[in-house]
Amino acid sequence: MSSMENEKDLTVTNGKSDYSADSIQVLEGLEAVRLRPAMYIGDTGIKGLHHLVYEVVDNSIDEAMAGYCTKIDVVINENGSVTVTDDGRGIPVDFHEKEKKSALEVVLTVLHAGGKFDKDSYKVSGGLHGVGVSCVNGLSKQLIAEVHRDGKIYRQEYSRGKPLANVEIIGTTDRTGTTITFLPDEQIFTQTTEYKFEILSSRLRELAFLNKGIYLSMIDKREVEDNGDGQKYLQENFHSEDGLKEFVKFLDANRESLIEKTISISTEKNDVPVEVAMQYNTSFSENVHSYVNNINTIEGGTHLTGFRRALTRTLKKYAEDSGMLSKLKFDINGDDFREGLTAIISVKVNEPQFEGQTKTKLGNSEVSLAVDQAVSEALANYLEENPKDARTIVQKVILAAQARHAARKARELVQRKTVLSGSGLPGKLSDCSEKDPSLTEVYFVEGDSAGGTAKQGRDRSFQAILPLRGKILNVEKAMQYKIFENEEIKNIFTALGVHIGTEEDSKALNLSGLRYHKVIIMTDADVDGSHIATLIMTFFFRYMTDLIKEGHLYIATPPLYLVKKGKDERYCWTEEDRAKAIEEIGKGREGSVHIQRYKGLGEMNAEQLWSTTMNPNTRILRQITIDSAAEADRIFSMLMGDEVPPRREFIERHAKYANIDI
Ligand code: 0RA
Repeated sequence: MSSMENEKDLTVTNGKSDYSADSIQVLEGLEAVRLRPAMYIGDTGIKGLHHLVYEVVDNSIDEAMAGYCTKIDVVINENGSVTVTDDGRGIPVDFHEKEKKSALEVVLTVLHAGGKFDKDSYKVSGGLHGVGVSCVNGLSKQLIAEVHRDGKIYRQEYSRGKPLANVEIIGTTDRTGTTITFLPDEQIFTQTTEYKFEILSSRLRELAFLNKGIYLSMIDKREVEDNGDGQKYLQENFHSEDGLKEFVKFLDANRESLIEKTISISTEKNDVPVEVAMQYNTSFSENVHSYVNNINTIEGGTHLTGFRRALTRTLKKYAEDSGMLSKLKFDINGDDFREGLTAIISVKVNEPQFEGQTKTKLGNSEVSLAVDQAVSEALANYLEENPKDARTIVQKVILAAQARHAARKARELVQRKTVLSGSGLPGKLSDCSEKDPSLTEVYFVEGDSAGGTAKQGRDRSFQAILPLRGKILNVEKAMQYKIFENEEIKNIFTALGVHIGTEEDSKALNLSGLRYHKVIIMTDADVDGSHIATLIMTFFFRYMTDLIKEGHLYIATPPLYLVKKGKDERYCWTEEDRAKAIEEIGKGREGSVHIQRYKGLGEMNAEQLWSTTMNPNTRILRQITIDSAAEADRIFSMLMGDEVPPRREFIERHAKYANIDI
C-alpha cells in the first residue's frame, strides 16, 4: 500500500492552511445535511434510507447514460451496509485546483459537486433530490470509495462525511469503475437502518426498463437460499433489451391485451428525448405512468399533459375521419381514450422543475409540446398503417364513453336514493363530535359485530365508525356503473364527504369536502381480513388515488397474540414480540403462560380494541403510500384480476398469516 500523499499531483502539503480551511468549509456543507437530513433526502424513515442507495445508483446510471457504463451491481452486505459497483470511468482522482485536494474527495465531501467536472452536462439524472453521493457520505457512519482508473485502484474511507485519511493507491487493475460501500448512520436513521430487498430490487427493475441495455443486479448477503444445487445468496438480475415496451408487457402480464402490438415511440423533439410505449387491454382502468430523468412523476406534469392531449386529439381525428362516430348520440372525452390503456412516458429534461406536494410534478412548459408532437406523429402513422387495430381501439373508446354515460345515470339515481340519516350521512355511520377534519378519523370496520365493538371502544369525540358489510365489490373486475350502484361504496363516498368529479372527468376527485383526515381500514388479522383490506385499498387506489397520495389512508394493526400469566398481560404484534413476552413473563416456558391468538377483532372486547388498535398513543397505524405507482398498479391488477396462478404465487411468497393460521 502506498499513500497518495507522496505523489506530486495530489500533494496537499503545500497548501496545508488552505486544506484545513477547506475542510472546515466542507464540514459545514455536510454538517448542514446531517442537521436537516429531511431537506436533502425527503425523510429519515424507511424511504429516506432507501433513497441513499438510489442516490448512488443514479450516479452510476448517469455514467451509463453518458455511454461509459454497462453494469451496476448492488449488494446488501451481512452487516447491513450497501455496496454499489459500476464499470464506468471511475470518479476522477486527479488534483482539484480549487479545492486543493483529490477530485474523489471533492465529489464525496462537497455538496452538489457530482457533476461539476463535466461541461458537456451529460448529467440529467442525479436523483429526485439531486444531492449527489456527498450527501450519502454525510449520512453514513462509514463510507468507502474505491475507484479503478488509469490502471490503479484508489481508495478513501470516511466517517459521517469526514475523510479518515488521504486517498491511497491500494493496487493495480485492468478495468475502470467505481465502488461505493456505505453504512447508514443510526444517529440519523433512528427508525430503521434495515434495507428491504424488495424495495431496492423493484427500483432496479424499473431502472432496467427505463434504461435499456444496462445490466443491473441485486444481491442480499443477509439471505442464503438453498436452490437445490447448493446454497447461494438471494439474487435478482435485471436487463431489458426492449426497454419501455417490455415495461408495459410486464405491467400488463395479468391483463388480456386488446391488440397484439405494443406501440412504441423513441424520438427527440426540440432537444427533449421522448420515449413512450403503450398498449390497450380489456380492463377498465387507466395505467399511465410518467418519468422524468428516471424519476417516477406520480403527480404528472407537462409531459403527461402533452401525452394526453396528443392521444385524445389524434384518436378522435382518426375516428371522425373514418366515420365511426357519425351515429354517436353522446360525447367522448379524454377519460374514454385512456380506459384500458397501459402506457409509460419517459422524458429526459436538462433542468427539470419539479413542483407539487411531493415535488414529483414536472413544470417545464416546453416539454408538453415536445411530447405532444412526438406522440401525435407516431400515433397517426400507426393508425394509418394498422387499420384493423385502429378500429378495435376506437370501438373500445366508444364503449368506454357509453359506459360512462350509464355510470352517470346510475350516479344521479344514487344521489336521489341513498339512505341518509337526517344529517345527510349514511345511517350506518357513527360520527364523531369534532367537526374539524384535520383532527378527526374514520374507521372502516369489517362486519357489523366488530363495528359494534369499535363503536363502544372508540373515543367518540374524534373517531367515527363506518361498518362495511363483508367483502366489498371488487372494483378491478366491475364496470363503473356497477361500482356507483354498490351500497357500501356509496356509503364510503357520502361518509367521507367526497364526490367523484364532474361529467367531463369522472375520475377527478374533489377532496375539499373530506370530513376526516385519517381514513383507517380495520380488518381481522387473518387471510379473510387482509383480502377485505386489499379490496378496500383497490377501491381507493382506483377511485380515490389523491386521497392516498395526500397521505390520508391508513391500515390499523390489531395484535396477533395476547400472552398472559396471572395479571401480567402482553399484546404481541409479531412472532418476535411473542417470543419476547414468553421469555419475559413466562421465564421462557411456553407452558407456563396462556397464549391467545387473535384472529378476529370480535375476539377482543371494546376496551382491548381501544388500547391495542385505536388509542393513538399505543396503536400501530401503517400509512399507505404510493411509492411506485406502476408497481402498485401491477400488484393490484394481479391480486384482483382474473389470472389465478400469478396471484397464488404472490400470496405464497408474501403470506404473512399462512403459517400461524394452519
Ligand atoms: C464526476 C465526473 C465524472 C464521473 C463521475 C463523477 C462519476 C461519479 C460516480 C459515482 C458512482 N459512479 C460514478 N462514476 C462516475 C467524469 C469522469 C471523467 O471525465 O473521466
